[in-house]
Amino acid sequence: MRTLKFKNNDQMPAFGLGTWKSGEGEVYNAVKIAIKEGYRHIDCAAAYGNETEVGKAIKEVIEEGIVTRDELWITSKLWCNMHAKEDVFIALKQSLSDLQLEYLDLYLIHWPIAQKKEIPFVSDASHFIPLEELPNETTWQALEEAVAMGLTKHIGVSNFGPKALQQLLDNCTIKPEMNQVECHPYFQQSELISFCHKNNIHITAYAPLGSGDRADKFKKVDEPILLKDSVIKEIAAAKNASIGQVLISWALHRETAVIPKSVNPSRIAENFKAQKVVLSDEEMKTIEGLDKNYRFLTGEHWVYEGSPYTLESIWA
Ligand code: NDP
Ligand code: 1BO
Repeated sequence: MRTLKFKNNDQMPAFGLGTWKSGEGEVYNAVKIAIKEGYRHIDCAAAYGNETEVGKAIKEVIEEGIVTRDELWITSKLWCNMHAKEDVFIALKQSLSDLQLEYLDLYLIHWPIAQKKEIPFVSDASHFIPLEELPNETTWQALEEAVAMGLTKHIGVSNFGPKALQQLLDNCTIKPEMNQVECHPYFQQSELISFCHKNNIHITAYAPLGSGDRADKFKKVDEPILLKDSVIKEIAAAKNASIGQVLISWALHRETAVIPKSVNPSRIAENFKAQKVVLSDEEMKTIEGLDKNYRFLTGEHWVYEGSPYTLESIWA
């Protein structure tokens, strides 16, 4: 199993299970099946609303002796309405309690966006807090304290562009060790990856299969379908693999972590086997040519007239 090495020599399994949109009654089975299949990395978030079920599954596989806690890598994320310093500890302790864990392996700031505490899901410009009032650096100080308190081993960010990262790097004691961002052949993020790697920040690729089960509000009607790409299909056919497996293998070959979501037992197994799919330099080069700079998660759901956040400021 490929791993990403952290400064203290901890190793994160580069392949993991995504859990966004994994519904009630689905995610418990998905996590149990995945861990039995050999998955050792589960990507979670408070905002996914399913950490209690994930926690139940983790507790049971540990009790059944299938895995020990220290063999697992569990990531969770701080939602945008809990960016105030004192709220970070409340949110992190809630995730730990829901996941039935003593500590997380990695805790991420989910978005570089702050919202009012009483409004977990915004629907109006007035629901935001401008970063001038509650900067990411303030939130980060609480994450640093969480490391000192033993609540999480590593800390990082998600959906941060180079400008937001640089500002954090210039104003932190513990440097961020991870940036979790959208990444797949249609949105390869080569510049951001190179910026992150230069600064010893690992990348986790989200939406590696094109995130086809997003709600309509997150979708465009004419968006391309990554899982039907004819070039990837040809590469997959040549090595008796599925398109999904080639997409996952591609992310692993680029030294990024990758967290495909599935609640379907056969696709959970299929995705795990992607780790065995080897791509040649030529195939990697061919896939490099597919970049369309196309985001599936455009961030438009964050944009409201008069809001302190714009698409440009979010991805900067
Ligand atoms: P993915 O790209 O992982 O796609 C998930 C979709 O692909 C589901 O419909 C799933 O269906 C289907 N699928 C899974 N495996 C296969 C396969 N082998 N062949 C065909 N279809 C397949 O999208 P996500 O958006 O879920 O991204 C992955 C994870 O990344 C998330 O679950 C979450 O953990 C994280 N994420 C983080 C974000 C952030 O802001 N930090 C944003 C978005 C995602 P089925 O379940 O039925 O198999
Ligand atoms: C708004 C989408 C968040 C998924 O991680």
